Amino acid sequence: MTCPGRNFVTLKIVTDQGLHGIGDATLNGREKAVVAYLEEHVVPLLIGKDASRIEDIWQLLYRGAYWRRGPVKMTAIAAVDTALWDIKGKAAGMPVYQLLGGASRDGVMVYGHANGADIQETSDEVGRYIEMGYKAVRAQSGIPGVKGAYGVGRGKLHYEPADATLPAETLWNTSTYLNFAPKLFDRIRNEHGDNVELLHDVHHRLTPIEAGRLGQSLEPYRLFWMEDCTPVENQEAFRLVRNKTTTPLAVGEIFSSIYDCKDLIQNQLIDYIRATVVHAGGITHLRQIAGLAALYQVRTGCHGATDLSPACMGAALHFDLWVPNFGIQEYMRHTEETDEVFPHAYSFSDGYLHPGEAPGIGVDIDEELAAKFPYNPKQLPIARLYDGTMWNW
Ligand code: CS2
Ligand code: MG
Repeated sequence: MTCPGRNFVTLKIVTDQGLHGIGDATLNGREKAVVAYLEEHVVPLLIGKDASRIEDIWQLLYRGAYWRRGPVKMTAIAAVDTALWDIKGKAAGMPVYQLLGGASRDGVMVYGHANGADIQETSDEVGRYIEMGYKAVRAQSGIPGVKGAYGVGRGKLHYEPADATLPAETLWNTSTYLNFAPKLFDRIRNEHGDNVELLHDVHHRLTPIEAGRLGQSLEPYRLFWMEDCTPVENQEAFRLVRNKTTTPLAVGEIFSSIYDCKDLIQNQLIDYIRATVVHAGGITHLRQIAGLAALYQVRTGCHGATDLSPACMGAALHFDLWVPNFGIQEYMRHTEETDEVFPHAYSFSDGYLHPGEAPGIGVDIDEELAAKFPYNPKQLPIARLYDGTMWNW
């Protein structure tokens, strides 16, 4: 565990041939649950195993656990899986994207995060991202009358929601938000024109019918996607949203397995699947999700917030460069300290990331430096309605 600006859990696997691989095991705000699962229940099973048998080890950890799935276990499995792909790449002398089948594109289109206290500040931030070369930008704004709207940080490039030892309380008002959101995107389209892809994250706040209304009201601004418009425990709820709007729908950053999204995909209720390496069982499982999605023209849009470490980002970029049905990759820049603790081969240029040509995932951990940033417990905020009722953050 290390905290170079925020907490990360990293698993390192070492082989008797002298190779090592790393994998991200970070579950934001629940870090120690994954550490305990790894230490108590996973690491003892790995000692002495053949590191080349990625699939068999995945099955051992998944089927062999009896208590299947769930974010803690799937994150632990993902860490092992990523580290083993890293080792296989190093053993072969190839970057992981080559092992998967080679590049399907020259670079991975990413979207950055523009956020501001109000409409003008957010629109100005969108402009700043366009100047940095981004082809796609997610826009989130403070909302007058809503205390602590999602996505608006104190910092700009390094917005971090998990910033308190006990969950910070934010407030939510759906009517105010529904009236506000079209005004935000009207200003952004007017000021920045049609040549930028715009995205927006609703962060699970609306009921299905409210999500349908929002999608309709944003249609004139041609969003690339509207994300997590309603909680997804009930996958069927998306049929209602779908029937109301042509705004593309993205879901899945909190999914840990193919079973969380199979109905959404098979019924063509979403356009983008946001599951990523660290929370969805690693490269081995994510490629099954993408394979199912490809049958239904659902494209990938991997989660890439800063609570996913560079080890996840590196692995995701190899996956993105290869996956036939790629859509977009989220890219929230890490702090300089984080980048130093995790030296990496991936690089950003003109709106695209490339994983680089280093063997494996192309990301390592500087353990000496990591030790200088001790674990610092933090939790994500919670949200309440103005009458005190608990809501979805
Ligand atoms: C978000 C995340 O990136 C996103 O789309 O929804 O910021 C999310 O809130 C965090 O990853 C939670 O840990
Ligand atoms: Mg999100």
